[in-house]
Amino acid sequence: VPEKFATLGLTYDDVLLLPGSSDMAPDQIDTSSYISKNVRVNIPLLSAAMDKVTESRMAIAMARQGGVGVLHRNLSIADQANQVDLVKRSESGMVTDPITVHPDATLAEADELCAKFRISGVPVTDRAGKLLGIVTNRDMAFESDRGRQVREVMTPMPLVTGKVGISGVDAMELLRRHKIEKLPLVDDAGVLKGLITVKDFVKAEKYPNAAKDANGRLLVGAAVGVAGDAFERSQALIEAGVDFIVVDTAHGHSRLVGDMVAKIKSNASTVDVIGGNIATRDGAQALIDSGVDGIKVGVGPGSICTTRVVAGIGVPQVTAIYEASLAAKAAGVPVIGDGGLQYSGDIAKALVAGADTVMLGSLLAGCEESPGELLFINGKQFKSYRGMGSLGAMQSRGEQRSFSKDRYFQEGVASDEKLVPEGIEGQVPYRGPLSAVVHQLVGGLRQSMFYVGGRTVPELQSNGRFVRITSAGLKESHPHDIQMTVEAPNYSRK
Ligand code: RVP
Repeated sequence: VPEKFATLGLTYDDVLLLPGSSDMAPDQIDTSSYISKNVRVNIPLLSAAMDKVTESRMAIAMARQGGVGVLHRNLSIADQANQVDLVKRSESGMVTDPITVHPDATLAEADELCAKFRISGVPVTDRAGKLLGIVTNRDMAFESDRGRQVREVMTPMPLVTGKVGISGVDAMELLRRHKIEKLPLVDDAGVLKGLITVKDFVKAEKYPNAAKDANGRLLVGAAVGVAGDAFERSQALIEAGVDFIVVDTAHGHSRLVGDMVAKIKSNASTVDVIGGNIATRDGAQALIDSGVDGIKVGVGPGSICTTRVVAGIGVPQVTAIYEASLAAKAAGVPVIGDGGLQYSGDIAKALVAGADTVMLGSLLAGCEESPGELLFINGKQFKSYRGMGSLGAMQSRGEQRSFSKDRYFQEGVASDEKLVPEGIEGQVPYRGPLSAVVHQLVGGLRQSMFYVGGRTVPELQSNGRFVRITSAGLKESHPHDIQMTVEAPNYSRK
């Protein structure tokens, strides 16, 4: 039983990593890690499940870089499931369940499909799934009558097709030999079973580090809550092909969260279920006992979070991660350090404290791929960012219902005026494309691994040691006694 004033809580700015003996070349460094028992990423970064951070566009960009996005849940079940679908279809070795169109559909309808899924052509199938032809931009481009039926303009069978199970090399060879962009895969009965496209091969070369599932599709996670139709939401997301579900609340050490984890787990053996957030060893243990595959740690560290001042609750993040990892490591459950990271150096600190990956909000909210428009203020560029417990995120607007109230266990609050926010709304500097931001973050992490002497994330975790610093030490850490005249891509004074 902890004493009343048991622990001294430390956070990122309270510690530094000790340089250790290092005998590796930088190109030997391996940044891969696990976000949950069965989901592996190539860089240990997740984008936060927040409505100003992760929708399908950010999730696609994160997975291409080797990390993963967690789709926020402040939208309808159908919309969130649709976003999972967009990510899973975005790039893959093979699309196992391709979008198809019926021969009786109009060109206008085919256009709509292509625009929605950003594809340039669609296989045409009958109701039984038999491949009848393919309709591509080239077939449609010169047709002024958009009311015409697909069957009239499609390129009909026989088409060049491949057999299910064809190798990537053989598929590429067929595409090349016949100068075609799409190779439908069919079974012996001629039923469409998959689709391979040139675009996917090109992307695979462009994003060699992408985080993918067993079928070569990009990884994606999605958040659910505990109230109302949260369970139905989880089932719709699983149906859409999500790789892991995060039962995402501000207080994961509560029975509702444990129950929801157990319920989802018992209904779906194929996806991992992550629970959170907690900030103590006991909280981690409670989630482990409910059967989680991953634990998300962080109560109050978020840049937009006011839980620590509104409720007086929280644990400084380095201590929270360390405490949670004591329970998690023993159970073989990976830990996500969620919130509070300001600089790339904080990633390695989180990992050494015991996290396996980290989740980022403010560091990614300013990216090109985050939801929301660019804002111009006094000649500078910003993007808006807000807590999911802010009034703006919890309020319903017109027809638009808010689904994020239950993250703060306030779903029963009678009217929006009665909500007690635990977050704020604001803006962060625009940072350009995610790839550039991730390059700096992972570049910083690789330097940390080199300095500590850890070739892999597990080695970094076991070799890393902290020194505690004072406010004088922190002052010394930052640039000092100089007026900065040039912005560095990975440093700005807060
Ligand atoms: P940060 O990266 O410091 O911006 O923190 C992001 C994290 O903050 C999220 O992943 C989430 O756990 C937490 N959060 C989100 N909304 C709020 C809030 O309104 N209090 N907190």
